[in-house]
Amino acid sequence: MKKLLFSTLALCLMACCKETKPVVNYEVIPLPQSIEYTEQEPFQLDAKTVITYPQGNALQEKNASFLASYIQELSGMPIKTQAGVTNGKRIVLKTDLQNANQEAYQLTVTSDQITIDGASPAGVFYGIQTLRKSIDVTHPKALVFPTVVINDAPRFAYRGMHFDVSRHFFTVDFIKQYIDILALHNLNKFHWHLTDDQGWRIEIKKYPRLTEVGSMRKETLIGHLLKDKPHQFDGKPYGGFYTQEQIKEIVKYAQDRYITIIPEIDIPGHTLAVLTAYPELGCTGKDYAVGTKWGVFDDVLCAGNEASYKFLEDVFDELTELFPSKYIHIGGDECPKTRWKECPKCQAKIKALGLKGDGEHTAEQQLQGYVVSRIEQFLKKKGREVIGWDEILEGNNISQDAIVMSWRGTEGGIAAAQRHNRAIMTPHYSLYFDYNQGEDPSKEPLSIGEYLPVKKVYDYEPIDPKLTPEQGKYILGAQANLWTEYIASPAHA
Ligand code: TNX
Repeated sequence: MKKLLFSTLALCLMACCKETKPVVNYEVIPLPQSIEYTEQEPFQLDAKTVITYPQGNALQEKNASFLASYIQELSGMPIKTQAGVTNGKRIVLKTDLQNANQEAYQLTVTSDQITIDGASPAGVFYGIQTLRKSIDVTHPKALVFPTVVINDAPRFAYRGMHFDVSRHFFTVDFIKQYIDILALHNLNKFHWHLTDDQGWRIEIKKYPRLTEVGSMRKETLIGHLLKDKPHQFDGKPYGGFYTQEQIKEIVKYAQDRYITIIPEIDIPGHTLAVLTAYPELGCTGKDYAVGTKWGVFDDVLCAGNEASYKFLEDVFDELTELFPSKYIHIGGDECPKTRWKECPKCQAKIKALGLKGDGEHTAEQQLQGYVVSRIEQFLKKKGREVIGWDEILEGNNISQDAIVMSWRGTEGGIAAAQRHNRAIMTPHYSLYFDYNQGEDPSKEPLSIGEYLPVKKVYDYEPIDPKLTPEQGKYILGAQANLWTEYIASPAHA
């Protein structure tokens, strides 16, 4: 990842020196695996250039029009796309590349032709992104491409970015823009955090109160949760949610860009919005209100009430109809056990299940493992796999198929890989984009607080040296997270 930083520096240097030729620079982010220049006259892209794709191939046709639209956006030049072969100046899209990595591509530039050959249409799409990024936005009209052979393939199958739309809500249009930014960076997973204490954001037909009641909060905290006390609120009702039609539209939009959306319904903690809508699903059954400030709340879904499981199964039934993703995120983070310890129903459940705690783990922690496993089994029957935040390791009783998202550091991911569970690395101190980017907090916007410079992000190595090569295979990849307690607008996001 260090190489990336140098390439960024190189780009800056080129810009500073006002170098004019060639301004196309293949050292983009992420940096391709190999870039080999060849000694020929460069390829000059002009209005006569035609993008061709194999006849009758709808995906490649879409790829061709993406490329045409990027070139138009950057240079203002309309470029034709065409099925089949053509003579003259052309950009050829094809999928003849033999590579076990289906996301691999080869980008070849000769004097009269650019070829993007992918191991699959997704590979071609990444080649298109590399070509697009190689155009210097400060000289968008100088479309002179040095001749080159680029071979590239992603190291990890899971390349994710997360977005929290509960703490603050973002429009369909902005979600599409966000997805565009993911595509630009060759990311292929969008982890969509759709529910939390401060708002439920997805229409569920069987439970209309989730959005009627659970998507609205009375008001929002002003200032910082820990630093600005006593707490003050803005007095303005706040809400928003996505209809199922909008969700389908966004899923399709992402799919077109080779991005899988992994929806997250965060349970059993972070569920104040659910309890406000359906108080009978909480341990105490009353006095809930959708969160108006941030943090972790004691009121969580009652794990002793069968109605909670029925509720979850119904919700996940509708969710899986909307999201084709193999992976479904079920949260599992920050679930205090305060209520469960006092709740007769939860205690009865613990007894019925014979959970006794094992010295290291309390019976309530094991109950959390039970909730996770039960939902996991339910989703498994539908052919889906679960991802959970690293707290799902808590009761030491999750199944071998659960995927651990390591956020409190790398320990959860390491422990998961060591016990042969798959893991996704998203340690907060390296990959939380809601943290400060600059060192001087007085110059930073209001944020959750820690200092996380870009360099630290680039330097992050997902496979910890503690893991053996065999264990390393359980690391599916990495993801950055954008939590939005203090991020209220698209511009800030
Ligand atoms: C911890 S990361 C949380 C979120 C917060 C975030 C703020 C995780 C699984 N839980 O609820 O928004 O920190 O950085």
